Amino acid sequence: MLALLAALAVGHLAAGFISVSASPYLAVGNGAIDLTPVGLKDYAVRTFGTHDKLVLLSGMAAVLVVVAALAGIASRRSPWPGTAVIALFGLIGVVAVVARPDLRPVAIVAPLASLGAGVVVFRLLHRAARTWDAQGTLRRKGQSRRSFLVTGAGVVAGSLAAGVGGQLLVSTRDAAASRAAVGRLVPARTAPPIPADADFEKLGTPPFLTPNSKFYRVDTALTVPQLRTEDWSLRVHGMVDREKRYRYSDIRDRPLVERTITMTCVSNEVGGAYVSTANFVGVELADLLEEAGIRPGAEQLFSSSVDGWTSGTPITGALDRDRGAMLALGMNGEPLPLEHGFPARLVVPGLYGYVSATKWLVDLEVTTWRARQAYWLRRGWAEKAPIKTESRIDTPLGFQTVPAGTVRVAGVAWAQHTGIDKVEVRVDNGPWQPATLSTQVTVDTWRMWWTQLEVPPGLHQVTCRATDRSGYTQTQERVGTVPDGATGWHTISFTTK
Ligand SMILES: Nc1nc2c(c(=O)[nH]1)N[C@H]1C(S)=C(S)[C@@H](COP(=O)(O)O)O[C@H]1N2
Ligand SMILES: [Mo]
Repeated sequence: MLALLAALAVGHLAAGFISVSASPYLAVGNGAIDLTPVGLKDYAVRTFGTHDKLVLLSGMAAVLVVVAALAGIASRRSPWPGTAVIALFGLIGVVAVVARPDLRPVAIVAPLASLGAGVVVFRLLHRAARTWDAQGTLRRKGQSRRSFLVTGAGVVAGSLAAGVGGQLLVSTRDAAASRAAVGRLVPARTAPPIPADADFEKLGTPPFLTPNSKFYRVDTALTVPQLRTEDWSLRVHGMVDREKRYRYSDIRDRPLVERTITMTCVSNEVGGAYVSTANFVGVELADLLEEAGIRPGAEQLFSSSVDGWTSGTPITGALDRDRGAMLALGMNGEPLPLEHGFPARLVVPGLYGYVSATKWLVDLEVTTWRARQAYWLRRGWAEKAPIKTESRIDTPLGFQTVPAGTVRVAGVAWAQHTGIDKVEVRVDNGPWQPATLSTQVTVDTWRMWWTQLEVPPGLHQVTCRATDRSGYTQTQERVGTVPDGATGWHTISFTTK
């Protein structure tokens, strides 16, 4: 176990000189995420939410500790079982780093250093332990025991120093300073101000704009990609007349637009929290695509993140000025937070995030559906994924106890790019009753609702359903999130006393 600790720490230190994602432990974790079957990943996102990554890292640690302990026991006589196990771990690290799309070839140094350190430290400790075991007399035994403990303590101290050193190096290389240097992104065209009655926060709905710290986060990145504006560029290529490359200043010096948009994740369960609203600042995606000149026959805008994640958006949706797809640099008055795609991401109103909202964006390829398949498409999710009309109850909370009599029910509904027309609520199996809607900000944003109902004492259920501007009322039929988004009515149970 000590040899393993040393291996991971040395790997992290070496990664400090290269890139945090070359750290073998993190590279293996990232590889595991990409290889996880879709059902298991969906389960993890649903069960652990934003903690899914912490759960993965802890699970890996538990497996490593158990296997290392067993290998140690198996090495009582001969050093070879332990050597083999630590070398095998090392090789897994090498493979994981080599497979990362965002690393230069030099990155292999980190897992190799890790492998070497693991084997050398294990042999060293093994020899010390064997001497302790083999010494005959009591006095000599005490001496060799002490020498083993000293070696062990040295390994722990050295590992801690290497690990902390690696972490310090990693943080000097991060993008936070670059983000701080961006300053204010002032839009030439601001979004219409949000009216005071756009939400009913005092009555139990979420605030209309989601603060950046509360904005839902969904991605496959175990460590947040560190991309500095000075190193960033965006390539536009494929079925275009002129290939283009933009630097950060090329984008930020253009007249910026601001747009209020509600984003939703396809993994959002009925009643779930993967939906948030922000003021995004950036440029019209259609401007960039038209500058490159889209060739006839183009179907898909295939976008790539610096970490190799990809997404496919219908080219018609990306070009449609009425839809207003953006290359966004800012969010709620700040440059994009690192977790939300700094320095630049896509945002396309009305489409689930996995087919539209590439964070840490570096490449746009105009292509066909046949030629390129994006990350989630290859894992069983749908090619086209417009956001489904949905509604959610936020007040009362599930299983809450409230005073009997007049009960206030409040929540949110969304049908991006179509608009919400009506929300209805019913208690138990009573008649549907219309709720009061907040002022509509745009058809691309959510709408809050609330109502009051007379409820006698007891255990009750309340259900909501929305109707959008196309006349469609949410179906009662419950389907899961795979392959193109959940449906069904949100129902919660509560008690009145
Ligand atoms: N690079 C990258 N971009 C990504 C993803 C990802 O895994 N990697 N996930 C997408 C998904 S599934 C969603 S729902 C949105 C979420 O954006 P947010 O985390 O800013 O809310 O980002 C999209 N962009
Ligand atoms: Mo998503």
